[in-house]
Amino acid sequence: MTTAKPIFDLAGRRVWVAGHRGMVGSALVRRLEAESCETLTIGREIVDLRRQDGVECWMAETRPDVVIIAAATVGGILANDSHPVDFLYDNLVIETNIIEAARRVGVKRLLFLGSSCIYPRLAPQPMREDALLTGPLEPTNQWYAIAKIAGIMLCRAYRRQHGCDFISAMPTNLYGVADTYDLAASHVIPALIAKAHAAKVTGAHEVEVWGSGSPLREFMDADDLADALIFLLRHYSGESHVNVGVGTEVTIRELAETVMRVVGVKGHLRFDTSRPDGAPRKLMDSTMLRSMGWRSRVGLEEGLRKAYAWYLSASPERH
Ligand code: GFB
Repeated sequence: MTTAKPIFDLAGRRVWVAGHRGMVGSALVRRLEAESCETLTIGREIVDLRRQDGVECWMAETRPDVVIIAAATVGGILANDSHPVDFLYDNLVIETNIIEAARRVGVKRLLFLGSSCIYPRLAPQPMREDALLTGPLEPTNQWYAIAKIAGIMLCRAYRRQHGCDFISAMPTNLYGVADTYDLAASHVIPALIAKAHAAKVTGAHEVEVWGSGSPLREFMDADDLADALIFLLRHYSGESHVNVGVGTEVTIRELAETVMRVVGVKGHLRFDTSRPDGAPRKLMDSTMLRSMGWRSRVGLEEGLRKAYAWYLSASPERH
C-alpha cells in the first residue's frame, strides 16, 4: 500500500498541543520536533482549559494554525467509575472551550482525541467507526465516553455549520513514557508495572491483578500514537472519526505475564475478582487508517520495556 500525497503541510505552521504535559501530549511534542513547525504549549497554572475566557484570550494572542486537543481528564477503570463529574464535566468543557475558540480565531486544522470507550460495550469486534451510537455503553466509563462522543459531534457540527476543518481520532488503550503510576488513577499497564516492580524489590511471590484476567485489550505505545496523529493531520480531512489501533489484542492475564517478564520478576498472579473487568473486549478496526498508508511500529514487549525504563528513570530510588 502506498501512502497518498499529504493534503496539509505542517512546515512553518504554529501548532498548539493542548495538554502537552500528559502522556499523549508529551509524545506529540517529541514527535513534532521532527517537523519544521513551531510547537506552542501553555501550562494549566497559566490557562485553565476549563475556563472559556482564558482559552479564548490564549488563542486570540497566539493565533495557532493547528490545534491538537490532547488535554483531558483521563484515568483507569476505578478512577472513571469513582469520579464521574471530573470525567464528564472537565472533558466536556475543555473540548467545547477549545473547539469554539478555534473557530473564532480561524484555526486551519484541529484534531480532537477520543477513546475506544465511545463504542457500545458489546459492539461487534473489531469495532468499526460506524459502530458509534449503536448500543449501550460500558457503565464503568460511560461518563468519559459521553464527553468524548460529544467532542466527535462538535467537530462534525463545526464542519457542517462553519466549514471548519476539524477532525477526530479514536485511539485504543494507550501506555508509554510519562504515564500515571498512581494505582487509584492509573490504567492497567502502569499499575502492573508498579506492582511487578514492587514484588521484585520486596521479594514478594505474588502480584495482584484486578478482575478475572480474561478481558481482551489492544494496547498502543504513546509515541506510536503520536506518529499516527501527525500522519492524520497531514493526510485526512472528513466528518468520520478515525480509529487508531495496532490490530492485535491480549488478555489481561497475558499482559500481566508479559509485564512480569519485562520487569524480571518471578511469582504467581492473584486475580481479585471483586474488582471490575469492564468491557469484555475492545479491539479497534483500524482499516480506515491503514488504508491511508499508516503502519504501527512499536510492538507490545518493546513498548513495555520503554515504559519500564522510563518508570525507573523517573524516580532513581526505584533502582
Ligand atoms: O486499563 P483499565 O483501567 O481500563 O483496565 P479499561 C483494563 C483491564 O485491566 C480491566 C484490568 O479489565 C481491569 O480490571 N486490571 C487488572 C487493572 N489489574 C488492574 C490494575 O491494577 N489497575 C487497573 N486500572 N486495571 C478504560 C476507561 O477502560 O479504557 C477509560 O476506563 C479509557 O475511560 C480507557 O476509555 C481507554 O480498558 O477497562
